[in-house]
Amino acid sequence: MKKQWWHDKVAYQIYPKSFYDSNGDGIGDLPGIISKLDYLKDLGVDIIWLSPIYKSPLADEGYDIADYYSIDPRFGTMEDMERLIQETKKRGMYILMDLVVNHCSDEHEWFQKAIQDPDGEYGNFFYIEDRKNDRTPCNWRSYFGGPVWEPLPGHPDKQYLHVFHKKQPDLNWENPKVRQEVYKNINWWLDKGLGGFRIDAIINIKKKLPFCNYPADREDGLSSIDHMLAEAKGVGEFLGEMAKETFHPHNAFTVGEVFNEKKEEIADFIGEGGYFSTMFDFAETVYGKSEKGWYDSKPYLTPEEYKSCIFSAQEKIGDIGMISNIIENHDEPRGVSHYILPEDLCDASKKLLAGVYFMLRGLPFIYQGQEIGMENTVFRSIQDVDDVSTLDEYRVALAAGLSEEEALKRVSVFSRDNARTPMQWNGSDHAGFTNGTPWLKENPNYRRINVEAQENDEGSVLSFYKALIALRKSEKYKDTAVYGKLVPFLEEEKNLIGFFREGERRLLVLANFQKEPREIAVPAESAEILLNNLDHVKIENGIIGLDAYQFIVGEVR
Ligand code: ISL
Ligand code: CA
Repeated sequence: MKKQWWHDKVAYQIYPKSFYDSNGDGIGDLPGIISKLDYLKDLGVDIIWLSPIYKSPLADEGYDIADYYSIDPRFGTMEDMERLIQETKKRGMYILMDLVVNHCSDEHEWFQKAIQDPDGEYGNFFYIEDRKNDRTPCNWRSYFGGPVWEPLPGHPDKQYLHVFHKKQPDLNWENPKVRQEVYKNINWWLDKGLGGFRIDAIINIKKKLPFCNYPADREDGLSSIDHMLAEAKGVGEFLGEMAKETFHPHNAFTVGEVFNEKKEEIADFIGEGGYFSTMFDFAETVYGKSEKGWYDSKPYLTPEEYKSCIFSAQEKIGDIGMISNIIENHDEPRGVSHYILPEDLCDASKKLLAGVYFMLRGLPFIYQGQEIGMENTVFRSIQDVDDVSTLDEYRVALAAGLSEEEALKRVSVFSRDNARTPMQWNGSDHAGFTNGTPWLKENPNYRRINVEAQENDEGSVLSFYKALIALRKSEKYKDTAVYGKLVPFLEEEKNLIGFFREGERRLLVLANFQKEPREIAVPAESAEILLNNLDHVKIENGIIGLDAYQFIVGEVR
């Protein structure tokens, strides 16, 4: 594999609205982020991905963009953004913005012009179809519920397509003018000194045309978009063109949000000269999700399920490219609340999970608050929920016959709001996130779980993340941690996640993902422990004794 500048980096996702509020309006902002750059530098972060901060009505919290060339005043100004880019550069860090181009906001000028004149130039920027007798061109279900077709405002005889919220009309990528507008915008931002982009929901840009129905998969008579996506051919032509016109000439770093990729497509996506630098592994993210909805999905993964997901993803990717690894993001529950069974949740198991995913081959992304072990929050009632997706899943659960209480309980564990509660900086009111009233209620556990409480504690989750990052960056082990081949070890052993990383050196990663201690015979003459989530470890005659939730990385010879 050809080495790239970003391979040995550590990335961090900021959800700006919930990171740090500098002016007391309850909404996190760019000056707030700037004031925390030293914290991120000290943690060891190199690449920062910002969820959208563009001008937006925030119907989907910024993933509905009304102007790709301006910053929403709630987040700050263009000067703030330029300052953020400069300040990160000064510290040797890079900024990624979110590229949301499957759709824009219905408040974007293009859509407003399309409403004025659906048959004119901007009508063709979207998918607008005639509407007679309330018939829709296809029966796809939008990701946030209900049909993907919505009457075009002011034109009862017309309708437009939105695979997400109705305030997110899909852009018509078949129209070369749309693609040129998108490329122009990307280049404009890259010229400003951006490191690159995280690329949102990108698989959706290619529709299977002409529109057609698929077999209904729920009582609503609609069909999941997955069926259409499985048949849509040719997304690569768009992506290749975009890369050639924008990312490649700028040598930009890009990470794609790609679901449902087929093995034979991986090389095109992230192989040498691929559309993107890297893409996320979502094998474990999608595991256990039911076609019926969240209410029917698996709330937790067992250690065995988690292990099989990560190993199969590693095997699938092999040496084709460098994948990006996560345990959570702004769309998912907190990783420690999803990949650790509730009865196993403690600081040791949080560090274990961190250690396992960090030591996989790939670029590690940390989501804000993950580094202090932030957990899912509690919702006392559906009124506590902000997220459009959770509200939809709640309706789906009720429609399936669940009681209000049961429906809330089932969707709570998946709610995107779990990840969106304010960052917990300290134990003072509102977790030190704001002097005002936070836009979303903080997790009540902030007095216990916060940055300040962990910063000077060597045994904290935060300190363990720092140790993981330091190992990944150490001169001695860097090459192996980044490029070493992953070879599973004792894969059949229940609740044990073990693997070697084999490169210049040979590292052994062992995670005893259970309460019961166990002993492991190590196939090596000697082992030097480099990382340990507990303050002790037993090694005798080639046998390592692992305590409850113990995680170690050792160099073996
Ligand atoms: O396809 C999915 C899972 O198989 C969906 O989860 C979908 O691809 C995903 O939700 C896309 O998410 C991104 O785009 C959305 C936005 O709401 C999310 O926050 C963003 O991460 C629309 O822009
Ligand atoms: Ca603010």
